[in-house]
Amino acid sequence: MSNPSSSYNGPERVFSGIQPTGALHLGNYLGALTKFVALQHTHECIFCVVDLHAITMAQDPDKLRANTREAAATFIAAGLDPKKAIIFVQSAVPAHTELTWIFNCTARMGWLERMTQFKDKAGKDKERASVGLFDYPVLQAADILAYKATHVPVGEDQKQHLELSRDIAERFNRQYDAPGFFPLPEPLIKGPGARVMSLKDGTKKMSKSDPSDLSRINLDDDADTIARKIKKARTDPEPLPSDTGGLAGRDGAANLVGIYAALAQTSDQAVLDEFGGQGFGVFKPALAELAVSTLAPVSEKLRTLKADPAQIDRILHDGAARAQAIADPIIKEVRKTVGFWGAD
Ligand code: AQP
Repeated sequence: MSNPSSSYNGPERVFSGIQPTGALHLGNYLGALTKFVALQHTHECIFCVVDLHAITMAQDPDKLRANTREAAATFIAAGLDPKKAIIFVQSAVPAHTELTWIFNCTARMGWLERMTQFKDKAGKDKERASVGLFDYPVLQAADILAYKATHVPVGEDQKQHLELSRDIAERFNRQYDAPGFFPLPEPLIKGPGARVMSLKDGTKKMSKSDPSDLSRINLDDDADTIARKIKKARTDPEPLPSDTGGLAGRDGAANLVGIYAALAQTSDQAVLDEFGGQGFGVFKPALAELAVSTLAPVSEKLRTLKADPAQIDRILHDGAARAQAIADPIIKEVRKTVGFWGAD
């Protein structure tokens, strides 16, 4: 990995998070979780269930608690080892909220007004959106920089937010005449599965909050449900083309080919080499078989973990203590740098 900032000379550290806003889906798995799992073998990794982010939209408290445990269980079911990577819940470590306030005074309104996710999520009625939804990317910058994380594995939808984190880090370093204090975190986006689209609309990303359950494959779906959702995925009547140029303007087909390639860890072209000229009557069952065989071990492990919430709670308590031990001295340095009383 490249050096995230020429003047930052701290250790490389990976941070990322997922919101507990519902069952995690294939987009979260391919865009984020599989990358987390690979990175835990090469880097110091911190992975977070971001419940503070979740409440930027209305949440039922009991559901939020259940979804938080379920998201943590899904991290482990997907292959994260809590002995290697730190797994914890965002609200358990106060550094995130404290640093958000400080960064609120570093970030500029104009920067946040350009964020497309706010525009998408707030919709037409942005006057009624929560201030938290507007401020979401600042909290994200605080999540990363509370640990001086240098690398952030995310799906493509988070690229703009990561650029904002870099802007905040750079401005803080300049504002307080502290060159290299914060690293400029690098997004790790490349690779298959960085952008998995809805099964019902190939122009929209697969999302937990899509009202249609048929739009996504959840990681706790059983084999029959996965096969049924793929069968009902919106495509077109044409057979698959023999090269990727032929997927232009065919969003549904391109999405299924991309999903197949990501699951098989190959390229879109290799998938078309095998299936070009075939119709969806052949391709969809092949994709369903691949999806089921890849996801079955994850959903099975998830079921076992969900049956033992006390074990998940132990892992999360341990993770929060380890995360806090990294963040505390960083926040102490931040307080001193900003000029807060009692920090010198
Ligand atoms: N469709 C996707 N394709 C690839 N990557 C994706 N990610 C999410 N959707 C896709 C990646 O998963 C990580 C966690 O995302 P998140 O749950 O914290 O927030 P999100 O991006 O807003 O995901 P959702 O499913 O759309 O959640 P809701 O509906 O609650 O807003 C991130 O790395 C993201 O890139």
